[in-house]
Amino acid sequence: MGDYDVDGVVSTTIMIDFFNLINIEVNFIIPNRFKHGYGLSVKIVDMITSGLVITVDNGIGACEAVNLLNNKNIDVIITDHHTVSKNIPNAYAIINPKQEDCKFVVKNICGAQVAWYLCVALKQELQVDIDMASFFDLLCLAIIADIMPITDLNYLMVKYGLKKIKSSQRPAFKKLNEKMKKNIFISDDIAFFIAPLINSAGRIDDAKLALSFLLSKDEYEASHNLSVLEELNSYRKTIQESILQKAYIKTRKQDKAIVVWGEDWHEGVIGIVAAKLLHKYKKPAFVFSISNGIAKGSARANANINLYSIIKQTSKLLLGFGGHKNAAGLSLDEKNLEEFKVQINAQLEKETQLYIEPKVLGEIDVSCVDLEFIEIIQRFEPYGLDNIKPIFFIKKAKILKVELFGKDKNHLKLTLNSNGFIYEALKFYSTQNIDDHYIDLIVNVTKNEFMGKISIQFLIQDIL
Ligand SMILES: [Mn+2]
Repeated sequence: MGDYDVDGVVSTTIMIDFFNLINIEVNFIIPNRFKHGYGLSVKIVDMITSGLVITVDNGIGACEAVNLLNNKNIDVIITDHHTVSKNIPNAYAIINPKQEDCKFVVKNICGAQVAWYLCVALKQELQVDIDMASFFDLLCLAIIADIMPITDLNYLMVKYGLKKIKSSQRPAFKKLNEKMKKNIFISDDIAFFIAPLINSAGRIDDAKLALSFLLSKDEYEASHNLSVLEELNSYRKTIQESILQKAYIKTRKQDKAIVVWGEDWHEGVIGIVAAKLLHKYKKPAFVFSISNGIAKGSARANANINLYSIIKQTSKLLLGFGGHKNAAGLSLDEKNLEEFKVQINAQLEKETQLYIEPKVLGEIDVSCVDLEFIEIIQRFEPYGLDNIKPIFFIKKAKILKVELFGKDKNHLKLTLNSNGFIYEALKFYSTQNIDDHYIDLIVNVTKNEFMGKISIQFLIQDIL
């Protein structure tokens, strides 16, 4: 029993694949966000009549559902990586590295990794010959999509996984290779291309579609499944943009946290909208969709505050909540929204730092950037949380030209002059108005490969 995001779908894929390999019959359930809501809920329990239930990437808070399954004489094994609260389900077994008495040294692993380790243990116990490294292509998607720190174990798994994607025998990855034409995969390719594609199924329709893609038996099937995902993803972008615009209007800039809501805002995209608001306004963001008097919300933060505990403080107002330090989900009665907003802001009142600015390495001399410099930066891939790709200041660059480019004219291109050196800097998905003569930027540098031609690219992370 999985979840509808990349981590949950990958976890489910790994379990199905593994159990098929050892010839044990397995059925799966991935909840539909709109029909069942999140996790092992009472509605999901109604669908289960016999067997053994194994949860992946969820279940650590499912006390009621586990009791109901126990009443039906169905054992439950919970594998999860979400924060463990005081009450834990009365399950046959619980595997979660965040349990206090769990001796596993790496605490920040994703649900798919927990599931994979269970399979590793089963492999050992059953003494079967299965190449567990063959799952690294899948694992690497989940680790990046679930924003795990790219250090220690995760760093190695992602590093190996990115290579594995390139040589993967899974029809789904073969199709992605064909589509993306990359010589080497980097974590950004997962974060900005593959993960959104896989996520779009659960956000817009049903995560089963993403599971079908990953489990595709041949390239014909993979090709069909991929085109379904592409369509869903493009629809996702459209509704996301429209809700984002509505959320901007409702944002009160003086507040410590952004708390916004709207009637029937598409539930599948409120998490991304919260993330966009967080980065734009540099403070924690809560976005709710109201339907039939119930507000379902998604929260994102990037600060030394713990969302999970902040939300917990308001638990009297809530119908339910769960999540992590920097990402959480919650629900409440519509009539409690105003009070929730007041309480969240009151809690953050004394907080001086609501956002951790990324660490800039220093000012860069743009005329000195060459392919060798970029190769040095590439050597420390994969980048991600806690192993951030180096970013640099460009100060007082003279603006020669401002243009919008792309099919929808939604990317920004600046032609700049720094001490006589003329170059371009790009900002994707930005139509920001710029009418200054000089500009300060934060950029990273990458190599652009287009039709076999390699050039250096300055990508704008922030306009100061
Ligand atoms: Mn997860």
